[in-house]
Amino acid sequence: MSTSIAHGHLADIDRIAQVGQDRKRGGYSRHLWQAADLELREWFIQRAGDLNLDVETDRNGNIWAWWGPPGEGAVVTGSHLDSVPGGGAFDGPLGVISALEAVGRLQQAGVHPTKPFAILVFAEEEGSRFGVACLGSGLMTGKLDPARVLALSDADGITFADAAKHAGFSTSALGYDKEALSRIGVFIELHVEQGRGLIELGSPTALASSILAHGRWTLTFKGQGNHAGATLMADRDDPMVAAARAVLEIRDAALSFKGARATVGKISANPGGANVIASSVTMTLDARADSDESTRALVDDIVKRVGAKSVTEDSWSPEVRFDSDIATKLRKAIGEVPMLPSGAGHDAGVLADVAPTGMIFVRNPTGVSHAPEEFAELADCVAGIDALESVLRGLL
Ligand code: HGY
Ligand code: MN
Ligand code: MN
Repeated sequence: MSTSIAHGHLADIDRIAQVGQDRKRGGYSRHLWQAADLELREWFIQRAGDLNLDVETDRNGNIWAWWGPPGEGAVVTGSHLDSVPGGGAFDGPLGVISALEAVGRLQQAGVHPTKPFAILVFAEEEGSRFGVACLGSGLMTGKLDPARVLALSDADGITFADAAKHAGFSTSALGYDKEALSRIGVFIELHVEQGRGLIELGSPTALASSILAHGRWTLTFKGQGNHAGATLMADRDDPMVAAARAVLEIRDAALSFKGARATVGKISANPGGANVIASSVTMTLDARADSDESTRALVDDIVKRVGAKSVTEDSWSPEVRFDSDIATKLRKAIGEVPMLPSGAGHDAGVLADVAPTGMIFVRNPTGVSHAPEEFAELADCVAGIDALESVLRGLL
């Protein structure tokens, strides 16, 4: 069946290619309720409208596009449109675009859903603006406390509450959404693969078997702010030195836990002057491993090793094992494709313990993600849409 293609890409990837380009970092920076996110929301709403889907934004900022009347036990597919800073073009949007393409094909083929169906676009999956991953799905499922979320602030000190107000979004009912959850009979997320698994397996698509346990922490190192020139080396209490040692200790700790990963993605000195010894340094820690216990043990080991003044947990996503019945159903629809563990977190992982959930991965020939080099060949994108279309046919 036809797929809309332009300039050798999926037409929609092409259509949104200018939105949120980050000239400084490269790639894309598309964060909740900032201009690029608002523009992508508009694009999705318009695109869903072209397919005569009825669109509504729920109490947590997630967008639902219904094919027919909303109802309980719906077949739901989708992903997210936001990105990491300087992220790739496919992480998130590929799942949303593939859902739109699959619906377009089913409509062209004269299919009429026998049960409620929706495309779902989650808010702030990356947590890039407010620091907490899977914000929209976490609020919907009650895993995130709305009071805590309202008080979260971005790098400019703007709170979630103020950002929402500025975007004209009411947060009066933010939080657990029983009605929305009751509507999800099954959730399928298609996503670009974020590693080399499918390159090594030589397959354009795969199903997800699991997601690593993962979390985010902020570590703070304190010292004595002072003059870079007037302070002898022997008289310094420089937190930047402690932070530098900590980065190496974090790497060594992760190497000592089989299959674990630990990353310091952001580090900032306060006050941050070239001729100033910092008074404090904060860094983010992203730690992941194949079970909740080993991730917690890894972080305990890191905390012991680095001697930070303070350690705060910002985000926690337990290990996910996807529903094997759904995987069997997906395999029946798309054939014997490999099963892949995911090192990356997803909204599907947040939903996995509240609704039958599955994921379809599409090969990324660079094996790179969360960077401008993230890519998916057109033929593999079409294979992903073929797979999603077959799955939806079987479920609808
Ligand atoms: O960080 C992750 O694993 C996902 O991309 N949000
Ligand atoms: Mn991501
Ligand atoms: Mn993603």
